[in-house]
Amino acid sequence: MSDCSKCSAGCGANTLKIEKTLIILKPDAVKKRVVGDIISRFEDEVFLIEKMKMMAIDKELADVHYSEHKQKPFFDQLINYITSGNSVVMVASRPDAIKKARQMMGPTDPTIAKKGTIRGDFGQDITTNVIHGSDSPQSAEKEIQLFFG
Ligand code: FUP
Repeated sequence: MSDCSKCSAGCGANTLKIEKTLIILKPDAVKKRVVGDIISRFEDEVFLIEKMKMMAIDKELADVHYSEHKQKPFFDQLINYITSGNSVVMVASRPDAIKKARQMMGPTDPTIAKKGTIRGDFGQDITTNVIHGSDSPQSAEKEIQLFFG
């Protein structure tokens, strides 16, 4: 008997283990008025929005969140962009949440992302790319702690 037969949610992940991921709808998502559309996409894929807040990410928080990119040539541009307006930050959960969210987001660079993915539909360029989603269970735990304590 597959795990799916024990659950009526219909996400197809075939595991009952719920995973959490941190999602950031970045300032361009807010400015383009696509926050509602993106949240609906997650709910349609059986994500539960567990926590959500709108906030202006400040430089100090952005520096910590993107610390792995500190030495990269795009770092300053990335920090300027993520601090340029309000973002919507949320914890969303479902089985296999991290992998599923990143599939829905599409690749980092919206210019190569397929239509139907969030970045493919709403992103502009590799910096202005609408959305962040945790890339591993370890990052998810760290990022949820950073943004929600
Ligand atoms: P992702 O996990 O898809 O968000 O991508 P990365 O962790 O590799 O990059 C984090 C952020 O850095 C991206 F969302 C956008 C930015 N970035 C650039 O601005 N230029 C690049 O060449 C690569 C990433």
